[in-house]
Amino acid sequence: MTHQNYSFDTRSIHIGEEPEYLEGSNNEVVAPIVLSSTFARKQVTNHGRFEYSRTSNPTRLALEKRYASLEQTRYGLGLASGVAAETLLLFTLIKPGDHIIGFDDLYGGTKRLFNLWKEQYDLQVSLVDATQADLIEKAINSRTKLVWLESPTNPLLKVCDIAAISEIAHRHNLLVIVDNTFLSPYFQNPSVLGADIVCHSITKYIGGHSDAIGGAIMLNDDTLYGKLKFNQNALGMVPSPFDCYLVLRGLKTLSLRMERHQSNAMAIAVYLEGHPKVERVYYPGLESHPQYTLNAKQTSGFGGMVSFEIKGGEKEAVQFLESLELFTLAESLGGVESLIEHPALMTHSSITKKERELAGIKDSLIRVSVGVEDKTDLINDLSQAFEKI
Ligand code: P1T
Repeated sequence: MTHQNYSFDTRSIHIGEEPEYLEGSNNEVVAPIVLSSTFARKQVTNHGRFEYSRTSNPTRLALEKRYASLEQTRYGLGLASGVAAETLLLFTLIKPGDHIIGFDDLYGGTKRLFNLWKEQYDLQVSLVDATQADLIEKAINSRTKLVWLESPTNPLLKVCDIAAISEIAHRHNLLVIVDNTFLSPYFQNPSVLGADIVCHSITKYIGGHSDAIGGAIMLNDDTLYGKLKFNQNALGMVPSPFDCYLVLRGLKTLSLRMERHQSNAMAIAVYLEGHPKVERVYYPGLESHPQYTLNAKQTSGFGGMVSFEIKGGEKEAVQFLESLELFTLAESLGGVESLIEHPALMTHSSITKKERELAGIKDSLIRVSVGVEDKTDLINDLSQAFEKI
């Protein structure tokens, strides 16, 4: 029996963990955490299904099957972190002197990685406002290799037309990579919209409990999958079996969690939009969001991330953040607990102030990862913190 044809909710529980398909199965209902770093063989020149856990591992393989199934791709790769997934992609796809086009509002760590590649390998990077698909076409030159997108972006929740950009890119023989961390495969499948490669920080919604760092790459192309798999083994960017187990476990509630993240986020976005101390709210589920209609067209939801500008500047933002009692002041996102942070001083401090200003990240900007707690408790906490400023 295979569960591949079932709906998303069913696949997120079963794929990779069907007892009869587990490697060395004793009909376990839960994939065992296989800690062995190496696997015995009978013949010197022949190994069995597994050889060495950097190359492949049964717990990781169960997870990789699920990744592919949830993003509706042929292949999935599990990596040690979201940044490890990005590093593997750059290493595999980029030659010195190549040019890439990125959304101007990407995660700060992704831009930092691009900056490293600029220094080490003369990578040329054009960051453009991909909400206007024609700006992507204008940025293409003879050295361009790929387009790198997030939708919605981190932290300004800008949305781009993945299908339109993929069509433009493919006309010019470019690859399209979409970092789908913010919506998770529950709300959006970029490969179905035309993207060639999907990547994730598993650390976020897919793991869902702020207890495992991980990354993933999902794709359909056989040759590219072979290269990525070879390079991953050569470079050693693998997750531990225990982290793979935590993610397999976390994924079983992805759909339940995403629905609750979203309904709480919508309530908070509406509350913030009506608050006199708030300048502007960024949430793709609000009709005031500039790409509200586009987002609704290409996704089945808006997610659990909300950003807003507080009236005033850094001083008011810091005072507000340090007055919260239930929200945890911390980097990261996508866990069951609500987190809040100041992008300019925290997640996006690794890029220069000039780069932040170009992207529109102000010192008054606050980013909220809305958890699955009771929404009234969350709104009451925000209210008491607003009163302190
Ligand atoms: O932290 P890591 O698992 O390596 O993932 C990096 C990453 C990649 N892509 C996106 C969209 C991300 O948001 C991240 C990590 N982001 C945070 C830690 C943060 O607080 O925004």
